[in-house]
This record gives sequence, structure tokens and C-alpha cells, in this order.
Amino acid sequence: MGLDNAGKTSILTTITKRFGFEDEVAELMPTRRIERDKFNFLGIEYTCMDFGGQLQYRKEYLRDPGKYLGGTDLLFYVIDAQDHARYNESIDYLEQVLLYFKETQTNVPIAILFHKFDPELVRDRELNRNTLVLKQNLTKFSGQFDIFFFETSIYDIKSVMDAFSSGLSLLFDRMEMLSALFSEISSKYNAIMIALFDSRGITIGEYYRPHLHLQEKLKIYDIYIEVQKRIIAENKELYEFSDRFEKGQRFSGVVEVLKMGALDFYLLFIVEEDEKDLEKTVNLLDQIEAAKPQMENIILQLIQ
Ligand SMILES: Nc1nc2c(ncn2[C@@H]2O[C@H](COP(=O)(O)OP(=O)(O)OP(=O)(O)O)[C@@H](O)[C@H]2O)c(=O)[nH]1
Ligand SMILES: [Mg+2]
Repeated sequence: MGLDNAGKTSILTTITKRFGFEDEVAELMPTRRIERDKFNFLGIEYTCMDFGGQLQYRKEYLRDPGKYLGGTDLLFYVIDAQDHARYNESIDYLEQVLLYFKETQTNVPIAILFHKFDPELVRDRELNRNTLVLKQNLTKFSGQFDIFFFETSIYDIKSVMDAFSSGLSLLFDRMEMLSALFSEISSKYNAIMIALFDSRGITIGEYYRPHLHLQEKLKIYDIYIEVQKRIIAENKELYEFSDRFEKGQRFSGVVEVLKMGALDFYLLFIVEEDEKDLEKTVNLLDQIEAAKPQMENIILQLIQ
């Protein structure tokens, strides 16, 4: 939910498409009433509802909130961070929506997205100052609700995927367990990163080496998207690659497809390359690949 023009449908289009969404986003029209879409996550079927934010629709939802908001598991609330003039209007709308959850005593986690936080604006002082004040205003709801903040932009696909994945992870304790497992395994392989994605690129669990730079994370994610595309096109179960970060450090990666019933999951490993002793890196990747059945077992048990 959120005001008209906040970017809700753009976000959903970005998540659904992931490659080449720009043309579609450019042609979006304001959403009329509610757009519903079903999706399966970890074997559970959800309905995603995109609430058109124009005033007439907002009034309609608030007149009969039970009809529209009943049964909500998770709310993503999108605010156009660049549209300072409408912050108050947006807070008012959120307040009225939350009033319904309060009255019905439904404990819905709220992910608030400060959207249109475009890469070239990340260091913009005014934008940062404005959103800081906005956050302070929003914390008035945190006594009653679990509120989580995210900064997103469709020009940084990872930011959007992260917000969506983190939101969903609030519904699953076991996702935390998976990340803990990855953190444990990481030391054995000296891994830079281990992550499990579902087929739409939603993160189910992840471990990053501490202090890994954002640029490096983004680089890995871009490669991952490319690799997943190839795996699907070439119908592979495994894909190895090798690349280097801006600063020169080389790394190797492997993506394995794990199958759970009809669902495919993608396990990504990134390890540092030992440039003096490539044999070592090859051995490490072999070890990771050999451990696949074991890993598959543990992971599937955790997420089932
Ligand atoms: N700069 C910037 N513009 C964005 C971003 N996301 C969406 N937009 C633009 O914001 C405008 C509105 O996007 P929509 O996704 O249609 O907005 P909405 O919240 O669905 O609006 P309603 O359907 O009327 O409720 C479009 O022109 C998008 O191109 C972003 O991350 N950065
Ligand atoms: Mg829309």
C-alpha cells in the first residue's frame, strides 16, 4: 500500500521480471483498485495485493477495511522518498490502515520502503535529512507494530529484492536458521558468500563475510542473475564461474540447483581465489560440489 505514484507497481514489476523490466515500468498506468497476483513461497501460496493509491480508492478501502485488509500476513508500505511534500499525507494514510490492524488486534509486520532512493541520491544530504525525520515520525507506530525500514530504488534491483526477501523472512523463523547454518559452513570453505535463492531470486538465507562492500555484493548479485538465466536456458544443474572485484581480488563461484518436489532452489557459493595456488581453489570447489547431497538434505529439512 501507499499513495498514488509511490512506485508500488514498479516494485512488483521489478521483482516479477528482474531482467528487462525498464520498458514495462515506463509504461505503467496508475493501478485501478486492487491488482491481485498469486505466488508460491516455500510451498505456501500467497496472494499479493497491489492497492491502487489514488484518493478515491484509498477512501474506498478505509470505508470497509475488513473487506480489503482482513487476512493480511504482511504489509509493505511504500513512500516516495523524493516527494517530501506528501510525507504527511502518506503518514496519515498509513495511520488509518494501522488503526484497522490495531482495532482487530492483528499483529502484522510492517515493512516500510523509502522508495525512489536512487543510486545517485544515496548520499544526497537533503534526501537523507528528510527521510531521517520521516523515520523518527514513523517510530510512533513501533510501540504497537514490528516496523522495518528499507531504502529502495528500481535502479538498484538488489535493494528491491532485499526488501521483499527480508519482509517475507519475517514470516519464517527457519530462514534465520538457514542463515545461521551458512555462517557456520562459511568458515570451513573460507567463503565470501553463501546464499540460497528461490527460482524468482528471493533470498531464503544468506551469509556474507563481514565488511564485504556494497559494491562487491552488487557485483556478485549481478553475476548471479546472469548465471541463473543461463542455468535455465541451458538446463544445467551446476555452474561455475570466476571473476574479480574492482579492487583486484579474484573470486570463484558455483551455483547448484537443488530440487524440492516441483520447486527449484539455487545455492550460491563464492570463495576467494588463491592466485598463487589455483589448485587449492579447484579443490575447494570440488569439495563444495561433493557436499551437495548433504547440503541439499539439511537445507531441504530446514525450509520444508
Ligand atoms: N526515480 C524513480 N522513479 C520510480 C521508481 N520506482 C517507480 N518510479 C516511477 O514512479 C512512477 C509511479 O510508479 P507506479 O509504480 O505506477 O506507482 P504506484 O505506487 O503503483 O501508483 P498507483 O498505482 O497510482 O497507486 C512511475 O513514473 C515510475 O517510473 C524509483 O525507484 N525511482
Ligand atoms: Mg500502481
